Amino acid sequence: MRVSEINFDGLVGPTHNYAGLSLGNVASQGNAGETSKPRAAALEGLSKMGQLMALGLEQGFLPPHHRPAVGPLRALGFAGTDAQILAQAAAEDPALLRNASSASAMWAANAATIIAAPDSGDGRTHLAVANLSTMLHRSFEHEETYRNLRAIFHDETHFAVHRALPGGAHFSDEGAANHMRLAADHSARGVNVFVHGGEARGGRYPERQQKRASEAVARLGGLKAGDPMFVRQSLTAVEAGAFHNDVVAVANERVLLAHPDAFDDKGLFFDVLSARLPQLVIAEVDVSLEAAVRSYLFNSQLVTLPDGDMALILPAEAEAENTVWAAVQKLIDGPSPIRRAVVVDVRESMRNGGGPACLRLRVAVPDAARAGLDQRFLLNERRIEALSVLVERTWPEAVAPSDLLLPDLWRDAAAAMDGLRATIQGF
Ligand code: SUG
Repeated sequence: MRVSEINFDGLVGPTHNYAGLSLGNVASQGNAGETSKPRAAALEGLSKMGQLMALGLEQGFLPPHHRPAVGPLRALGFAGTDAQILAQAAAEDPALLRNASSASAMWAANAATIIAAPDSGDGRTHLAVANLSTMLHRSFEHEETYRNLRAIFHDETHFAVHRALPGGAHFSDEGAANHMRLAADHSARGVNVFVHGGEARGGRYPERQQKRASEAVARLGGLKAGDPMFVRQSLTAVEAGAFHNDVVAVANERVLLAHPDAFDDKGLFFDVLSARLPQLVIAEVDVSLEAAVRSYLFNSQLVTLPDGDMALILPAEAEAENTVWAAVQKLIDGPSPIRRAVVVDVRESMRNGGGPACLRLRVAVPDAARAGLDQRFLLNERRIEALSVLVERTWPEAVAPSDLLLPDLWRDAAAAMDGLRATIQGF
């Protein structure tokens, strides 16, 4: 079967804001209380999608979620019309309302884990929705994610979309951000590497991916015992602010690019992986962990271009960090297949700890499964333009955390989402 990769980027939602909700995420905490720019953020994201398309890559998008999330507030006992529920929550539990207002679904790498068709055993592509149960604001995402993914990947002969894992924080799962598929190429059978946190390691930050959750996702995806690899993230990396594996490592086809301190038991991991995938190329880039977390070098997208070379899609912050940029030049001049560096500006997302790789869910799609996708979520220039016009017209220009408690913003956000629905219907 011939398989190619489609990146689905999360479109930044109209309530994008800096509420400082993610303990252990250095940028989210550092920018808490600042005023965000949702319109600029969404346009940055669309422009990144356009840059990838200009490289000859296929690009899709996932819609933002409806925020504030009234459903969870209703389930938590607030009653009445939507407006009444939000007003009551604003008055009685403003911290809860801020959590229910996050546009965090933009970080599509946390939406689900993808088990590719050549690996899954039943020939289907499996999408296991992440429960994101460690962080309150992110735990509100999985139901809408499930509905969206079911609608987009609707053909059950080709796609299996699994509901988020039950079990709350005992099975905390953060999706593709902690999963790497290594394979000779996208069409070949791959090695699925699941990176997880530790239990009771005494660190100051939450470890957001439980090993048992990864094991459950591997089972749901049809991987047989002995197939998947489970690798523990190093505590040093977590303590430096690597709240997901994709802050310190990225893989594409036969290449693994990682910080030297990304994993525990690295020697064993690399030995086993090399034995299972003889074509494996490991590129370690030795910059300080602080510089890696600040610049999000490893949160680059690593993609295969139509001519077979690989490109790193880096955030502008990586170009601004001297030691990091020097290391990138060295990498590109070196023996790995990575030949190009493409810089994107996703500054608004970066300030919440979300780089280029966080913003996309990559799905390896077999040729035969393409028709089973809702084509309206695949982008072309006309659609990017239509989405950009909509964002220019209806996304709020600026949002301060105090605005989250005001009916004006709730109305504006709802109107923007209505506009989005109409725009997608017209595609
Ligand atoms: O879960 N930030 C996100 C960033 C997710 C990045 N994703 C990956 N690494 N794949 C998070 O910490 C900040 C929200 C706030 O503070 O308002 C936030 O949720």
